[in-house]
Amino acid sequence: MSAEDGSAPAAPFDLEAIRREFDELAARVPDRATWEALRVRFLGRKQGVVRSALEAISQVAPAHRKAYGAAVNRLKLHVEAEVERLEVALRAAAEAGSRRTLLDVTLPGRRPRVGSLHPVTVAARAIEGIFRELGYTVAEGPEVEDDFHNFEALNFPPDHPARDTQDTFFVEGGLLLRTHTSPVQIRTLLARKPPIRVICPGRVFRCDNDLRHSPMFHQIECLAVAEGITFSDLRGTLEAFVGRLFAGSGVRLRPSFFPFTEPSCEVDITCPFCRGNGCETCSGSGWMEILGSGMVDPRVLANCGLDPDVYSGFAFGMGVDRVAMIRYGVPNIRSLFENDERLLRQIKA
Ligand code: 2U9
Repeated sequence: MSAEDGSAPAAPFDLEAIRREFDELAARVPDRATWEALRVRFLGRKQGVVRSALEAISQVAPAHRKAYGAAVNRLKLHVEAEVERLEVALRAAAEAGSRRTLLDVTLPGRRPRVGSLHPVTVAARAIEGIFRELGYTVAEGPEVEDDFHNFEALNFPPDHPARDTQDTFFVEGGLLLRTHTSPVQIRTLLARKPPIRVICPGRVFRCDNDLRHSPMFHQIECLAVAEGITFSDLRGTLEAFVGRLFAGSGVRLRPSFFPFTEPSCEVDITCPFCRGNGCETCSGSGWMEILGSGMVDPRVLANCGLDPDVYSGFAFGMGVDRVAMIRYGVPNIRSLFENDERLLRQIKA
């Protein structure tokens, strides 16, 4: 049959029927193989139905060619769009499926890594908790201080070695990094009227760096000032505090000297590891040095505008890092500040 032949058809293919058949098959494409078969059947280059319908245009009577060509093109666009849509849908389903197979719900769950408080923080909180129970409040102050609050008010003589640049970090403007938290107590005495019961936790700084000393460490100092406070109050408070912090440990006082207390004493506790029998940690002595203490020097009270004939008080100070080292058996102070997770995980603070 030729196009010029008077018997040429208006449409050699029933395009409506092709479209219906395609739509029916396209509605049921469960997998890639079915999709591929559908694509080849309708869009295949050699014997694809749409291609064949296109090529058959030469058989269409000239008067109907335009309409037939337009109808085949509509069919072709419809089939191509639908085949592409089906492919995208199949790929999405395959990806979702592979995600589903990656999740094995029978495996044991992964434990989330949980952080913990630093041993020095735990020790500081334990100490603060004991003093809160004893009726003390917590006071804080600046880390950059002046000479008056850090030294002069505390009765340090002008030529005291602590005022030397070898011992103290000086900063611009004649200021310094506080070498103890005592300036916080000075500020408290200047700002408030006795009775005063405070503890002052915080970071302090000294030019020291070896296995037992770090240029920055943590202190907690305690101050009680009121009328009629005696050395017995100091001893009783020390025993109550130490007995709670190191379950049942006793205290021993040894005479000492500090510019800001008179009399002054070093405080030892019965070794918490051997209960005072003598072990390697306490070098066989049964005792461990833990803090320094004393009655507030009358000149310090006077420097803060308080009459030493009316008021008296006691004070003591301790290194929190040392407390943490004793409690958790850490031999080297610097290892507390190296942020080595292996050490921090081992310590069940
Ligand atoms: C005021 C009056 C007195 C605080 C005191 C000590 C003794 C002491 C050291 C222990 C280890 C510091 O961390 S350490 O190196 N501290 O021995 N501190 S009495 O006395 C004060 C503080 C403030 C107004």
